[in-house]
Amino acid sequence: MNIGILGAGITGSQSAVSAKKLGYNVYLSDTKNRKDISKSILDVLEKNGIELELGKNSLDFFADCERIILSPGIPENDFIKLLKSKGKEMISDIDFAYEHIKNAKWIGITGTNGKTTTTALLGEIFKTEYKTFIGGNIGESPTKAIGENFEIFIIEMSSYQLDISKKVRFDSSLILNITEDHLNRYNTMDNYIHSKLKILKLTKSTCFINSDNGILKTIQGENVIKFGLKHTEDQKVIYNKKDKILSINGESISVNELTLIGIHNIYNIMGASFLALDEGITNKNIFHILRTFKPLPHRIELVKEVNGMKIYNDSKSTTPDSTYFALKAFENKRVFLILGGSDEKHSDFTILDHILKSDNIFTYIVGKGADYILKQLNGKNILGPMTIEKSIQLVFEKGEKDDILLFSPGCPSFDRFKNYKERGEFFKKIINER
Ligand code: UMA
Repeated sequence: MNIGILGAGITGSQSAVSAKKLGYNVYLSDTKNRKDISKSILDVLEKNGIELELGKNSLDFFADCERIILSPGIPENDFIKLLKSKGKEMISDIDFAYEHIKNAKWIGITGTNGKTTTTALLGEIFKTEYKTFIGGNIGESPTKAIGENFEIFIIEMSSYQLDISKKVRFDSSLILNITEDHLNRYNTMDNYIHSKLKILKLTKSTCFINSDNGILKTIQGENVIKFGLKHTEDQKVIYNKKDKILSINGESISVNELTLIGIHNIYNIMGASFLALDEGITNKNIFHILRTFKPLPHRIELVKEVNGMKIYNDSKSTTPDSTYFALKAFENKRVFLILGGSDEKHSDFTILDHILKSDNIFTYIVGKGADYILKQLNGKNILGPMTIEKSIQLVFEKGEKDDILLFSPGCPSFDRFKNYKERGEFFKKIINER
């Protein structure tokens, strides 16, 4: 049997190796030239005898493949339309894994922000009781787990992966929030919302939805359970904002005991707790992970304390909305915010206008998109354009004990870096050298 694969990244390479082990003849194509593909990936593909087409994607190469696994980063371009018009079936790596893995439960998590943290958190919770695979957008294709007897799959679903998935059925799922993002791929917010909501169709049982989110509050559905800080349809998980206490299945935990900080993380924890309780995970195991979970790097990550000023790396913030929630995590503190990066997402920064006018927030605008951002903000404590290096220097001149330095760009990193991770490492290096 033949199978085609488009893309030689994580998705394509992991799917190719697994398909080969299953006995498929695998044809993998990538527009990148050999020299631009990571050496470790090329080695794996060649060692496993995968047929390769590099430097282009052609119809001829896929002549004998009826089905093609499509990498999520590839948009619906002319070539994909051509393949479809020739009757080729395009599937996601997640669909392929789902078809080849029997007797496991699947849980899907989506949202604009917080889905990686929630996936990692829920994965750790499930690991206390089940053989658990954590994958999807967080970094590993579930195809890697074919033949490995995992009992549960916790999958972070990006809108790109939802777009191309048709077969997978989640036992339960979660939508954390929907805010403006990826408009460069979707053109309109409606298209993006439509992609995110597709998870409802792919869910067999319950989809938990955060109804405090402006877009999600109007969503109805038979299999939907809504939760939020003010009102929750299922009383198993409740948050008492006044006392800052979370109650899970009748047992309480104070926010001071949680390793994840900020109100956005309360939503992430509530969502994860609903999913865990739904599968019968015990309170003891949920609470243990909530008290010990190590926050992921680049997400409001404490880098260092210098003369009492705490410095946080939030390089994962690629939308203004994400920066907004990072700022909310430091309410009542004096915050020096470093904001900016590439402007390719055409994001709306006016949503930050009000909070940045606060007397105790000082903002430094950096990156290629600085002018684009500056045009949308008019607070008196906003400076820029400047480099990241310069902004750090200025903050160190002003910062005092109990202040916060927050690097939360609110933009993609591609103006200067390969990805948000490289940007975060760059920031941490400068800080650690001071
Ligand atoms: N390509 C073609 N033809 C084209 C266009 C592209 O051959 O017409 C090739 C590219 O040269 C590239 C490959 O296709 O080599 C595309 O790969 P990819 O972008 O899908 O990358 P992967 O390495 O497979 O990583 C993907 C996700 N990337 C994207 O969705 C952009 C990873 O999410 C994910 O971790 C991984 O699959 C495993 O599931 C990253 C991401 O940035 C973290 N996601 C976006 C986000 O979080 O905002 C959605």
